[in-house]
Amino acid sequence: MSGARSADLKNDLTTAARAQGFETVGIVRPDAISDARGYFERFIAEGGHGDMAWLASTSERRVNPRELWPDVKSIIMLGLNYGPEHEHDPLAILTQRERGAISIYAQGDDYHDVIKSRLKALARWLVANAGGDVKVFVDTAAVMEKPLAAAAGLGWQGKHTNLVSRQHGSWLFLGAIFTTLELPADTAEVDHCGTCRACLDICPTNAFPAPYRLDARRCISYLTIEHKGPIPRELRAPMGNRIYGCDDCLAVCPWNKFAQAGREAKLAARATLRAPHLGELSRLDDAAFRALFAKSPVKRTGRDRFVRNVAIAIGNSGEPRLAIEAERLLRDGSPLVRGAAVWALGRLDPKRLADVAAEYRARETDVSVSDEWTAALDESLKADA
Ligand code: B12
Ligand code: SF4
Ligand code: SF4
Repeated sequence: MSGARSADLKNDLTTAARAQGFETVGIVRPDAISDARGYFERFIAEGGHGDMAWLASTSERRVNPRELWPDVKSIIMLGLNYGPEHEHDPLAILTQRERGAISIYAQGDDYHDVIKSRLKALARWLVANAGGDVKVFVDTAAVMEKPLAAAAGLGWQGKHTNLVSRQHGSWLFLGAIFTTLELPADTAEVDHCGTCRACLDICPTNAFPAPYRLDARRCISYLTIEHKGPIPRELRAPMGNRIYGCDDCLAVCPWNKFAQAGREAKLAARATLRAPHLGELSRLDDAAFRALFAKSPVKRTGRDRFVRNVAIAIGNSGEPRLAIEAERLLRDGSPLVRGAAVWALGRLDPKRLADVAAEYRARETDVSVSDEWTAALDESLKADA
């Protein structure tokens, strides 16, 4: 393709991307993220991925996009802004202890579905106008979207490891179109974090061993969404009322002051998910969970993991009226929920926990829940001493 033709195509591509709702677009060569290999391998070697075995098992494809698709010549990286409205402070919910905090990205429809259909439409446009073969990806494939987006000039990976843009701050979803076309590559963005460390300092669970490095095992986003077992005891209190994801490190980034509110109506917060009541969420059965979270990313956890998170938030609420909900969850069919309920009731009303222990503890068949009983009763004895 001649220089003039490819420059025209790039302009038209940007216009077509904007028409699909993407605020920012850049092009990168598949071999542009060679630095990511060492960092990624260290992350896996240190176990930072926790139980996300799918990250480790696909590492070669992640660090080298040609392993994923040998024919790829250029990668078009796209960013879609999902910034909250300016009057809506994403951290304000954290003080409403009877309510659950669902992170901003998960309060509307599932972005995977919304973005995938936009990527497909844009890819069809590209094939119709320039030919070539294409594949589209958002989040779930073995693609390192952040380093690719940084190399394509969309922004830089901030100290919280997410992509930050000078124009859109930290609230950008990323997506990729792989193409067999040779398109002119953009230049990488440089790091504008400077001496700032606001995201590192606000993290409630100290999940950053160093700037630019995350230990996912300590991250509330990982714990509430990806982690399948009981939440480690020492991380339960710092979770507060965060029941699905966490926005703290994104929300404090000073570059958000340039961000506009997201324009995509499907991603806008549903009224029911802005500040749901913990008591109501704790009463969701499978069918009610699926109905409430239809088309929402929250459905990913399934009901039991979600109610486990709700039980932890109840334990952190300091609200005696919620003790009755924790007590009801002691009878739940899921050991994951029962274990979290033991902890929650122990925090809210240790005396009541001791009173009902004879009834529930004796008939408990799950080892991890029995361990929760031992730990919670030990703690309440220590508190009495
Ligand atoms: C696994 C994953 C997670 C995991 C791990 C997160 C992580 N930071 O790795 C968990 C479940 C914790 C998670 C949480 C979140 N996620 Co997530 N996640 C992913 C996923 C699927 C893969 C990311 C990955 O490859 N991680 C592996 C690590 C090693 O890669 P990395 O973060 O790029 O690490 C780099 C740095 O550590 C750097 N580095 C390391 N050491 C050093 C040292 C120096 C000196 C330097 C300069 C750099 C450096 O190099 C590494 C390689 O580039 C991507 C989608 C995708 N396919 O890319 C979404 C993705 C990253 N997630 C996303 C989002 C929105 C989130 C949350 C904000 C959701 C929420 N509100 O709860 C949080 C943010 C938490 C955080 N602080 O990162 C978006 C981020 C968009 C953006 N603007 O960046 C993505 C891109 C999905 C999407 N398509 O939009 N996520
Ligand atoms: S998402 Fe929350 S817990 Fe995870 S690193 Fe950011 S501030 Fe820490
Ligand atoms: S909060 Fe500060 S250090 Fe963190 S990503 Fe934003 S600018 Fe960088």
